[in-house]
Amino acid sequence: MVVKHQTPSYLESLAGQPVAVLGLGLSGRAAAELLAGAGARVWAFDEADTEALRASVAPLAALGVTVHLGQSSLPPQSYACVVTSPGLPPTKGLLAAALQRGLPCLGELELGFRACTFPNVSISGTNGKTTTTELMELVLRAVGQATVAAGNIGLPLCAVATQELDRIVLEISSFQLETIHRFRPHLAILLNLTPDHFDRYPGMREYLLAKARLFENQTPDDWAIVQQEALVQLQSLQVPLAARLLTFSATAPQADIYLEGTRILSRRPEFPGLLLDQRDTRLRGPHNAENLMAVLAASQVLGLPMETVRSALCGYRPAPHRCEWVAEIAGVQYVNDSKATNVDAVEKALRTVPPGFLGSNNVWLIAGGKDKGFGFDELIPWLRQRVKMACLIGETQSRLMQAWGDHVSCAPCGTLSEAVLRASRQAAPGDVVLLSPACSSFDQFRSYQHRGEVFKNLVEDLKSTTDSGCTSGKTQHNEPASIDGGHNRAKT
Ligand code: UMA
Repeated sequence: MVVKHQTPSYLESLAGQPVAVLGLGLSGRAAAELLAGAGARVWAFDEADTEALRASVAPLAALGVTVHLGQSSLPPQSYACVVTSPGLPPTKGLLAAALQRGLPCLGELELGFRACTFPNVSISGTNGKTTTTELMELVLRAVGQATVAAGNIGLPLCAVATQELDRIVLEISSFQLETIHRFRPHLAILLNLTPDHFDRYPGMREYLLAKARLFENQTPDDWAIVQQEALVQLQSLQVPLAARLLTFSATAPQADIYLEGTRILSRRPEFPGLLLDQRDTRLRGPHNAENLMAVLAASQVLGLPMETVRSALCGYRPAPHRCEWVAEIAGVQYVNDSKATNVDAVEKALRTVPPGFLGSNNVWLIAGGKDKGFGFDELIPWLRQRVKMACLIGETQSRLMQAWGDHVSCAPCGTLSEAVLRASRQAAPGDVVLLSPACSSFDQFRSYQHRGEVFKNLVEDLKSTTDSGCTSGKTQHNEPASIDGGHNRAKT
């Protein structure tokens, strides 16, 4: 039976009240629409003022929302509440101004939560959130539940909060958690905690504490499904967990759900033994084993029929830009991992891509982009083990040269197209050209998706040039496949 949480009348209480919405990207627009629909008097603000933004906020005027663009201070008016977008830092600009005035501020996630009548499965962690959110949505749909994946995955909760759903699957970022008050997941999954977003947080402690808020409002009626290593990190900060706990890990032997080779096993008395063999899925690497473990644990806790769950997981195809195999040209594999915007994600990609002949270094790593403030040294052991050359691009090019130059060959390439060209000219059969930037994309691209698409187009161009007779000995593959597909081909 689906347990529904109490319907709060918070939205109705805002009817006729003045409300401010800060930031008019996806979250702010969805919040403004929800609030206007509930009869609130909405003023919406954004610090930017561009043609594109004007076009995207135009429909809000028809709903009676008053929009102010290019505005970094709040007019001295009083508001019943201020709803903020995750991208706005609390330390400067619009949100800082609202906080300084003591206005009641809440995030778009919190507003959406207060409008929902259905429970949520919420997934956070540094890496793997999107894959796990997609897997959970797939599984719930397979067992017949009305559900949707929302949150940081790209669909704001406010946009779907009033739909008739059995349950919602939410990808949750640390930014979103900063502005919660009552937000409470019935089932919270924490995947892993590694350095990220140091352009927003002074250090790892502050980042971890923001992530830990996922569990803040849970009660013993709820579940916390936590990676064993992440649990130790939370414990070191004395983060209390009120919910029932279940742990998983691909490497820590004491976890409730653990890995033996490719077999995902449980030592929980309620569901002991083999849960799934990872080889039966299209997901590779220990990080993906953990994504599967989290969903298997959640499915057990929710009492879902496990045969249906397993078959849904085995049918899953990895989404684009996450270690996505793009092509094989002249025996060289091209892999798009544009989603890797931090060091840990790159390490996972380097663990996942096919190894070279007899373990030789075979990766041409394309890295660099917008500086998020963290260091890159942690990758050095992996660069030494796997990388032939790092082709560096973007704002962080010189920082990466400085960090890695003494440990691996580095080529300053500036742009993605130059990097692809450089790698493709020098790569040998059996090598892998891997775009896994360790940085966000906003210095040269609109988003990581945009960066990934540009990479794929560059590879396509390369393939056409090769197909037209410039290079011999190549293999052509039209069907997109998983990394493993590429691996098998490389070996044969
Ligand atoms: N803005 C300001 N002042 C600022 C910063 C931004 O006015 O100081 C304005 C911008 O001009 C822009 C708007 O705010 O018009 C953008 O708001 P936003 O940055 O909150 O972005 P949204 O479009 O609302 O998208 C957000 C998430 N973005 C961020 O957290 C940065 C999206 O996650 C999420 O998919 C979406 O809500 C729906 O929930 C993206 C992301 O990069 C994918 N997330 C980070 C990550 O995954 O690492 C956390």
